[in-house]
Amino acid sequence: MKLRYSPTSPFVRKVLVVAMETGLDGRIERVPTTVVPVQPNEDLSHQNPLMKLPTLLTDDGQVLFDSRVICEYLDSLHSGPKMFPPSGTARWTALAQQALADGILDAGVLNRYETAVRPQERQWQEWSAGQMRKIRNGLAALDGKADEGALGGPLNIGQIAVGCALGYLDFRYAGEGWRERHPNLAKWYGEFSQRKSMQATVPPAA
Ligand SMILES: N[C@@H](CCC(=O)N[C@@H](CS)C(=O)NCC(=O)O)C(=O)O
Repeated sequence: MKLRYSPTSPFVRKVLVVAMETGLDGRIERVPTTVVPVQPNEDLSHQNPLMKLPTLLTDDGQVLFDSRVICEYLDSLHSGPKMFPPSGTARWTALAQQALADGILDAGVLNRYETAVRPQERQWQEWSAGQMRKIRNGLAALDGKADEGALGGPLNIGQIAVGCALGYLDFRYAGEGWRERHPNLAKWYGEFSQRKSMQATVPPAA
């Protein structure tokens, strides 16, 4: 399999963490790829018309995206403990946690494009503030889940997505100080981030 990838993408990180946790990492060739929303990547567009990362090329010629589809595909390839619980409350809880974490990431990535890619004179403060509100609301919700113990139990895609979202905030929003406001989440992440898969996928310093 070939993974169109960037070491700084938190969505790619989700895929890599799932691959490592399920023993599939050695079967994935990483193809470094650059994406910027205002510069079309023609090469990638032949595989993924959205020109986004991650994009996976399977051994049988399929092209899969986005990160949720790729993670679930990888989970279908191994016989160990599943990252996507097969059914029932455990499944919907994990998927909902993934959706919340991915939503925080979407807001974080979009706001980053607004503040770091868009020319300063065209930046829209209110829009940026709206994305930051989603991030902060999302973190508050996750802090409650951590407090209830809902981020515990066997490793699953919800926990992995939350871990990657928090890692992204540390990477791109280091000044946000989320730990002070969300001590339950900070405690949970303090342990989760020690996993070998998380340590091996820390984004490189900017
Ligand atoms: N929902 C997608 C989001 C992927 C995404 O936004 N990736 C960013 C990189 S972190 C990207 O490719 N951005 C390029 C663009 O938006 O044109 C997923 O889960 O894979």
